[in-house]
Amino acid sequence: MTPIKECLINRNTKINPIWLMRQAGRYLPEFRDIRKENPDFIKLCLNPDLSEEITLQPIKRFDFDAAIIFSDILMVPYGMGQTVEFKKNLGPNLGSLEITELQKITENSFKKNLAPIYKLLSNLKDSKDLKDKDIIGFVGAPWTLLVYMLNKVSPKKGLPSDLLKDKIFIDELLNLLDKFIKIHIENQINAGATIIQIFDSWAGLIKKDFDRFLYNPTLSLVNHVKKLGVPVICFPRDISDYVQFSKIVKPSMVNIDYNIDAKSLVETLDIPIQGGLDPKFLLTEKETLKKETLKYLEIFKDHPYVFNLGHGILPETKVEMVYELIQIVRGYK
Ligand code: 1CP
Repeated sequence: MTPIKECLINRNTKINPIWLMRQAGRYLPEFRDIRKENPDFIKLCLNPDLSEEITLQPIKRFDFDAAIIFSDILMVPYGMGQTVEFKKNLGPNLGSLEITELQKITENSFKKNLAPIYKLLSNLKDSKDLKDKDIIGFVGAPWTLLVYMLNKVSPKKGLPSDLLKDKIFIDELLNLLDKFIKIHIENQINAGATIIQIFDSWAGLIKKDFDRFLYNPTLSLVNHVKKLGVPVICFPRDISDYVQFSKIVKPSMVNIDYNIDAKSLVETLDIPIQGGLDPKFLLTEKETLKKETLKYLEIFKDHPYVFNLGHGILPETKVEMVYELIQIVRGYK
């Protein structure tokens, strides 16, 4: 059994497997070298040879316990026919959205648009570098994808107040997202993903209608993954009530963000937990990093816990600090 499954399924509290959100990416010089030669990010995600190489870069360097495929949550809107571009230093930029156009997309054309991702997974399945490691496939949660598809750019500067005003349109879009995200999950599992993580990076922006935007859509995906026999990790970033979320949605494991009081959570939450450390601590000194990392290891010492961050690793992180972090986690007894 892989270390993460040992923790997740057997609830072994003696090991703390480790991988990092966004581990395959911009903080790695070897990724930046490839990126320089490949200015079109979507094309890079659809190049199975290069995306395999990028997926394996952090594994070769750090021997993490899981690989997460090099891809993006916005590949689902792309597969549904919305244009997606990444402009330098501006982040994602999505094209116009016509519900009548989206309704014409068939399962077959969606699958064809994303076929290189499934090819990447089947290549990884045979990789000797991933023996005894999990291969994490992923999707964005319906809410987070809805936000990008409607807002067209990152919601980090906030959302317009009328974004959700057309109720019929929004519900139809949520329906389509449920359908295509499930297809994407199923195809990833069939191609070799051994765990699925659902990123709801903007869940913290939901202020009302939690059933409609958070609980119901996520529960629907979680049940789908469970039916396919694979563990599912949820990351509803910045929500206020992880206990309520876990009770309703029942993921195999929940990834916490860095604003959560881990100590009080561990007393009330029975399911395996992942993550928590603020990625900014990787930008400080080794002493501070050690102190903050040990806090999480101590809090979760009698709880099934997979070490990870409270959000993605920052591009300005020094590789040396990642080695340090791994040494602290693996050296903890
Ligand atoms: O190891 C890995 O995690 C790499 C694979 C990966 C994953 C899991 C990438 C590559 N993106 C993602 C998930 C993802 N993408 C999320 C959820 C996780 C999170 O909250 O961080 C989100 C919100 C996105 C959307 C996205 N794609 C952003 C964020 C924009 C915003 O709103 O602030 C960005 C910058 C991207 C592009 C992207 N995706 C991945 C990489 C390496 C990059 C950078 C591309 C580049 O400019 O070089």
